[in-house]
Amino acid sequence: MKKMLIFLSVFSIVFGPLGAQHVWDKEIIRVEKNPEIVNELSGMNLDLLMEKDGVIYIVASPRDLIALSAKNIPYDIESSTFYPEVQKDFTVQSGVNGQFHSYPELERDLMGLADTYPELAQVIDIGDSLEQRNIYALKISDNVGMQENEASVIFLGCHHAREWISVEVPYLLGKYLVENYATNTEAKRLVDNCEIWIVPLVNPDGLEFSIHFYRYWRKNMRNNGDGTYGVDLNRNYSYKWGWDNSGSSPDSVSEVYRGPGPFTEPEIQAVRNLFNQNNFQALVSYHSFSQVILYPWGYTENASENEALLFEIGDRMSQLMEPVNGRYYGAERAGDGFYLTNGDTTDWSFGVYGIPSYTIELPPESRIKGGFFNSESDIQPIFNENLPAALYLIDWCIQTYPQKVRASQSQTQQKKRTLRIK
Ligand code: 0X9
Ligand code: CA
Ligand code: CA
Ligand code: ZN
Repeated sequence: MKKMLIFLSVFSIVFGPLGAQHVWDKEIIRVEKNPEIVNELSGMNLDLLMEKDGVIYIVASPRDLIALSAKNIPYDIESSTFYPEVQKDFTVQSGVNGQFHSYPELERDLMGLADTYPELAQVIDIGDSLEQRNIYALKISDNVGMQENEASVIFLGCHHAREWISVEVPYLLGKYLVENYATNTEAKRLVDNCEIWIVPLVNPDGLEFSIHFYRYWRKNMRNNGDGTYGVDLNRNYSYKWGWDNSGSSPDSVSEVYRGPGPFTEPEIQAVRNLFNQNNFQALVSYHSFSQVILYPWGYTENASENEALLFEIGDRMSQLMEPVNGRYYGAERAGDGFYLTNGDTTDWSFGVYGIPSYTIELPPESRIKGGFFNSESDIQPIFNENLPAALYLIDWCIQTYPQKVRASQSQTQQKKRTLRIK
């Protein structure tokens, strides 16, 4: 049945309804970055890839190209120019997705971790995607079957289908913690004192579509009912949802379509429900690419009242990462530039729960260096450099977990879990 559903949704994208855009008609274009152009672009809801050396790169649909021409904004099509350079760094991939996880491969490997380390790791189905795939959380802690009076933290991956590396980093974090528990005292201390929740694949339908049909797919697979598909899951959270039309789009064809309302998408409801059952103290959501650590706010250029702390933690993570492979990330406020977003994960977790929240945009730093295409041989190095930042954040949660909360929580922790345990 699942196969059938997938087939049907793909079928309708490819063959109709009339007027639907073919997602693969899109081009990578470059436009010069100057104040007038930035001003013009800000209202256009474009799928901005990156900016580098005074150039802005955009994934543009035919419609976007017409709109740019109408505004007399000059652009160059770059799709083919960069392709050979991007390819030459690649190792041969084993299968369509090589060593990157597909949904079934991730399911198998998560279950494998829980089977091998049953006292430390549990796989929990926190909800279903639109196409009925499971959204999996890997919970890691001592006495993992109990909700204990401990610190807790959450790591998310793959809100955006094409950002394959963002599945690997949180998955490998979970694997690292359980595999090193017995031999590494620091890993043991963190696992013993914290409930670590990892949701490596928030958007399973989108990832499968990106692997098997269209590599650049970003959104989920929502049939918007008007010939367009997909809601941008990183625009569907409730905090300042739809604040303006430059940080997200009301237009269903847009790559940053925010959906018809906050939390309309089941994948995002699953994340919200998990927050309702845990007192997370910090969040990381992995994305790619740009190689940067972003913190709230994203919906406004203004700093929050916690700017100093948010920067300090982000900057510390960046400093811990750089020595590993020499890659510099840097911590920046997300909205501090022309790239505003609203309805994103970190504005919500920070705005509603007040917890330090980070979007980590994984390498590469630019499209020229690969964009969404990470070499298989770079998966492990990218994880290695992200590991000390993740361990630091877990430790930060443990250190700041207030005794008061510990005491009051122990009375309420008996509450019945409604999560389905696999
Ligand atoms: O636009 C997004 O959702 C994230 N970037 S991505 O290229 N992975 O799509 C960034 C979200 C963080 N917020 C801001 N940059 N404002
Ligand atoms: Ca525990
Ligand atoms: Ca413990
Ligand atoms: Zn992303």
